[in-house]
Amino acid sequence: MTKPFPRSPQMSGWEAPLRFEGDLYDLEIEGEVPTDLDGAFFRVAPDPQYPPRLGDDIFFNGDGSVSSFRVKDGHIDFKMRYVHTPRYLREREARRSLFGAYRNPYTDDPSVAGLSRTTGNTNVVMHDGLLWALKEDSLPVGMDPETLETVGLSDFAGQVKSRTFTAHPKFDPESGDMFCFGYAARGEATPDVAYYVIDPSGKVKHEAWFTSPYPAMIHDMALTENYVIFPVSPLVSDLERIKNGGIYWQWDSGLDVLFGVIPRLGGPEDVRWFRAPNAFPGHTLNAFEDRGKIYYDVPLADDNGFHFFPDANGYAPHPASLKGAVMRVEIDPKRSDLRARAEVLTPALADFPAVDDRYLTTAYRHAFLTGADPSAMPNLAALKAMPFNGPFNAFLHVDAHSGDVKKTWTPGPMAGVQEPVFVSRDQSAPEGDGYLIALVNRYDEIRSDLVILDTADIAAGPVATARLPFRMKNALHGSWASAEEFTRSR
Ligand code: V55
Ligand code: FE
Repeated sequence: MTKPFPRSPQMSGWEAPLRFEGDLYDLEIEGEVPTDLDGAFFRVAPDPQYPPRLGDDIFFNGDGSVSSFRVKDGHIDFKMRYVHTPRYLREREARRSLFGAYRNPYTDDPSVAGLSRTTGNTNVVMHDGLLWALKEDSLPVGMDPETLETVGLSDFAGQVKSRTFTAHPKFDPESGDMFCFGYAARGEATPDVAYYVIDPSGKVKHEAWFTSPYPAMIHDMALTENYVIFPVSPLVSDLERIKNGGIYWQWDSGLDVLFGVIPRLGGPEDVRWFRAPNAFPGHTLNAFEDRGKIYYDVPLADDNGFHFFPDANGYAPHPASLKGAVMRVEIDPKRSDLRARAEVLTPALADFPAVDDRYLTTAYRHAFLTGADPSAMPNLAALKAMPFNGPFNAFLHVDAHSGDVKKTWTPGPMAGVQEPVFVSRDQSAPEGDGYLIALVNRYDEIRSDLVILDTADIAAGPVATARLPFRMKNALHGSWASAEEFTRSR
């Protein structure tokens, strides 16, 4: 027997737990699924298996629930499975929550001391033949990309000594090398960062350990031809606070945002920390170099985007009130004052970007993001809950040269959108020519659509819409893998 979940804003309405695993063969489709698409769209959403041990919980602490949309010959087959983490399995056996607050092992049932706390709820990416479920507080969990069966937690055969691993690794389009890191690498609230380069067969080619100026969230990263960038958010951890049962992250409006820069094969002595005024960084669009300077495209908001991680006074702004823009951050690696300059690229607060992965690390032209269309904003108050990406209700196609929003598509007046993935039409297609695949939340129908847009003109609306008969909670992130990539045996 499972007791009811709390009816709190982060656990009800659109974000109420779904808790099921299952398959839906041959989705109902309006329009035509392009027959040149052969692969799978993977995504992961937090979805707590049991009611929270401490009465309520935040969205970020839910168990990872992975879905795959297998697209082939104009058909789409759907699958949804939990990441069967050690934590998921132990709680399933106990039929209740044993783990407590987000990243706070001091609030756990003593019976699970020392067990991995990962939920694998933040991103799913293919590497070395496996689908990896990622959560930045832990090591990755491998899954079979065809069956979504969990293979298990991995430290890459003992090569990765970091206790943590980012949810946003970057892949060099030429070598397939995975550039990745863990922060809090020696344990919760430590300032240690462990940086790795892992080749396509899972071998660690490079490793460097260094410390961040303060123990803060490093959620994403960026890769250029010669450098790796680590954006440090002004969200700070403190071991004493955690031991006292306090919240893991605290927003500090007095801190700069930092950009750690290291050459791809650099050591700890090569790391330099560039600064820009206080801001809340979103997700990496892309980064590249031009005439010795590094350009890093990333959304920056004027205040804390995580209302569940307030400042020392308990204050956090309502997410819909945030202002900001997609910025182009200029870092001159030779600059001695270590200042980074940020200029507006696109004057819209947008996030969850997708770019053409073949152009990662180089100058590029096409970016696709989720943004806000005020003319069709759903009445969020009427939903009686705060969907995680509440203010985002449109897809934007941005020209990354001029910053102009070339095209937008808004699915309607009572809709929300989730992170899109970009799929090129074929390997020889020009940059940005292909498809955008994403989930749309139909708040009025309490149901989701999977949409496929042609990037030649996203404003024309979907070329195909798979009508799901149920609601898909908001995901954090996902990725596309071609059939060739995920049916290859390891
Ligand atoms: C993020 C999400 C997380 C997390 C840390 O979106 C940062 C940022 C879903 O979990 O643990
Ligand atoms: Fe993220």
